[in-house]
Amino acid sequence: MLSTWRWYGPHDPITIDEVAALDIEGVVTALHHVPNGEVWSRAEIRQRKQELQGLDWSVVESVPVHEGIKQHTEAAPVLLSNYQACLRNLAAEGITTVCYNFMPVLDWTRTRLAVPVPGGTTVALYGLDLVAFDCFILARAHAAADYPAEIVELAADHYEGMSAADREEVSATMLKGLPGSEESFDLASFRDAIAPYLHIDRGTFKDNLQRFLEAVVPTATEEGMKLSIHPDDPPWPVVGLPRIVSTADDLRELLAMVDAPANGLCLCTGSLGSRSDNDLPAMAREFLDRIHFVHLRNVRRAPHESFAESGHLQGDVDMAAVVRELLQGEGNVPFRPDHGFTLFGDRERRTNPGYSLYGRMRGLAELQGLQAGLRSS
Ligand code: DNO
Ligand code: MN
Repeated sequence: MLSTWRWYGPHDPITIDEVAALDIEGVVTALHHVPNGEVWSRAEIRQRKQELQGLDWSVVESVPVHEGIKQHTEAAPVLLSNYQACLRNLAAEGITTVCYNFMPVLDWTRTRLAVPVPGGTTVALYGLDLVAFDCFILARAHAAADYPAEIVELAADHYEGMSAADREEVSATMLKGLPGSEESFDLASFRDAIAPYLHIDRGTFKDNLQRFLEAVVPTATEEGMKLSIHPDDPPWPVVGLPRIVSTADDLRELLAMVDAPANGLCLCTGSLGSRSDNDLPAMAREFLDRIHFVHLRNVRRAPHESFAESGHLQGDVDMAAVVRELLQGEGNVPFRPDHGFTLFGDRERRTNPGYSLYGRMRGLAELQGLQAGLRSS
């Protein structure tokens, strides 16, 4: 597998010289400054290539999918043709693997960013935090109906026990947008943003995904590109929003929507692994030839749909078993250590949540060691 490292561009607190000193073969980056929905020009793409100072741009993460496409509004045709133009421009500059996600409104979501665990600060999602946020902070109209009554009761107690600072932390973490997500909200604008989904159920949302794939997979195929969808993180509905890329059944359905090699997956072991009914080694085996990009990360699951990110080799996902499956693949699939602990000087440096230097470096080294061991055994 090809070792890669996510770099957020010139504003990343980790410099490209530091990235170059890591034992990696390519960089994962995106034009975060271009507004969502606009075409990435060849000049802008070239500029980023120059900023990489000779390192290979292995994967684009992400070309974001605009809400107008996800909701299939009247702006969708223009937005889809912009997406196609963006793919063509990337291909023209020699960049052919593109990651994206199809999560409504929110990208990856956590309720706490700095939960101390042995080994380093980490990020966590607490189920009861999330239900408390939904029912009592956001006070979404239909929230209580979405959860079992006993969970709402537990969340009410949990909410009572939260300090003002806890409530503020959960609210801010949910709304401000974690690195890589291109939006951030306050409570009022978030209510507005999720309102259209009152009328978009799972089925309609899947139709919208299919329309997107029907528009972009042929372009990707023509240009010799590989698209890889990042699964939902976490892989279940959040604040009543539909999530449709969460399970093996979802992935099977998605691959069949447009059955072409260019329509592929980003296997994110941490996202999918937050659900105990997702068997990650089995998924790696089943979807092997359509996995174009891999995020290796681990989680420890806890009751009430809670989890905390854990050391790359120390969690509920059997990382060795997953990597063993992935090593059976034909191509040299790019992987990156997805998130890492906050270690040593990472806090002072103010690295992006999850995107530390030392913590991620440790993950990278562990994952490379694991691969070397598996290859030689
Ligand atoms: C989660 C991640 C996220 C990712 C964002 C944007 O598993 O890989 O950190 O960066 O969804 O792509
Ligand atoms: Mn991921």
